[in-house]
Amino acid sequence: MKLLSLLAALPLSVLSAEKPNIVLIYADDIGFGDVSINGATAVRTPAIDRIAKEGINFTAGYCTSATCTPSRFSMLTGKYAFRQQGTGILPGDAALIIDPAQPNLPATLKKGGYRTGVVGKWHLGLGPKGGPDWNGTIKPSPNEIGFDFSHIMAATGDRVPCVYVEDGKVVNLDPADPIEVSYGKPIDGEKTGVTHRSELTMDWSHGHNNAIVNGIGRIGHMKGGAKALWRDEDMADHFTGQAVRFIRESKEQPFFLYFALHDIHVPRVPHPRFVGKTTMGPRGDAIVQTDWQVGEILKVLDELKLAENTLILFSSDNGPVLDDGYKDDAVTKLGDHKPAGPFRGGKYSSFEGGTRVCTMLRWPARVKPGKTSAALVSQTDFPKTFAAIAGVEAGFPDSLDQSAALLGESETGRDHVIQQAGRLSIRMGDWKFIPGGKGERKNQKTGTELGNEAAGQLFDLSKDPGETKNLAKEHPEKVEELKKKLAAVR
Ligand code: NG6
Ligand code: CA
Repeated sequence: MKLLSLLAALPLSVLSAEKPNIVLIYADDIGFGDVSINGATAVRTPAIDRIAKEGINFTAGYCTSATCTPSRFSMLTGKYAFRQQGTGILPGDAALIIDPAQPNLPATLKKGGYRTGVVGKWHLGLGPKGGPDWNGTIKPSPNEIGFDFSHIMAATGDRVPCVYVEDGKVVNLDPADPIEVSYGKPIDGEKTGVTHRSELTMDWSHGHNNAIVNGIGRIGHMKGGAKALWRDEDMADHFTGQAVRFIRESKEQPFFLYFALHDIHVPRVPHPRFVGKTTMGPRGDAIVQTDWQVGEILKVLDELKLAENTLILFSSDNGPVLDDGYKDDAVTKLGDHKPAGPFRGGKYSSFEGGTRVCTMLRWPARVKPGKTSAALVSQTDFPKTFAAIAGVEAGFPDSLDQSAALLGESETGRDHVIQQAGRLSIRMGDWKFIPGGKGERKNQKTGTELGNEAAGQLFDLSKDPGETKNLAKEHPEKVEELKKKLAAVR
């Protein structure tokens, strides 16, 4: 008995003699309901499901924002994006928004002896004020904020420049064909999605009609860099190859891999071997491709006998969207599929669908398999929690050590989560409050219900997860309580 209580008092770091590897697979725009373990039947996701089955499936896991840049910012810095100006969706030529001097997750783990790597979608800006030098050395890049290795795209698949950047250099750049990027005026002589619309291989529905790269209209203009341009069809293979390479090269020491998938963001152009794998068109096929990528990571961990002491976490940066700017049949071929599962809204939305996302974690050495957890967990807590697991002292403005909840030892988790969309909402216990104010009810372009009403809305998620019944008038005292908490956090 005495020994047991002594053990319980020991910090986690002492108990896990060997620091676990940490692999964070971060999908883009995948909804809670887009995976089979959360109810999808029109698409199967055996690899993602395997993480949940051999670990924990969280039903109340939240990203901090209903769009990409702020979610990633909070997840890597442990600081709410709303506390810092300029953390909204960034153009592809934005400067790095994480100050190398501020505490962050990769630098913290590096300090703890980890080899750290990021592969995939970055979208947190690159270079100094004024933006990156595409034809020289791009600095600061992820390598200046604690990543030993980076192989990324600057922003998104639909934003120029459509090139990969490794450790601060554009991959395969021919100096005789320099890159020029403009998020303002078109570049002279360059074809655009407006002037040459009939040449496009995938038509746009809104925006996405500037530069044409690989037959697809993009946001922003670019010229040059022909040899460095990516082929969308090969992107999943490309990034997966780099992620696997990082794991193989890091196997002798604890490592942290942040594998930020491009899928299933637009443009959805899966490799031909995945085309037609679902009845849902490119969006469904991109989910199959996502699952394949996750499977490749599980496979290499098995092969290198690293699975046992690797903490692997799968999640997403925001909720689902169907038409995000290209005519890719996501709406017409949806059928009965429910991308956000039982939740209302999606990407851009204050409703649960905006920020309640797939969250599954496996760590065989430490976590009992086969659990479903309703604990409130937020990606904002990853820095402090992973630091605690790695045994590194670190402080972050908004990040809490939630290792008990994330490792399945407690069903409680946070007492509240903040959800950033058009405005800041709060969930506390089972209650959810979306403040009233000016704003769009529905995103006219994507069709998403945003939940941004003139009047405040209060929902009881235990009885009404779909947020259909506004209880604000019936429970003014709850509204006050949540308002107060939100103001205090703010
Ligand atoms: C929007 C884009 C959308 C997507 C989003 C960012 C238009 C009309 N829409 O501005 O397609 O790129 O930005 O998505 O340009 S995120 O997942 O990176 O936040
Ligand atoms: Ca996203």
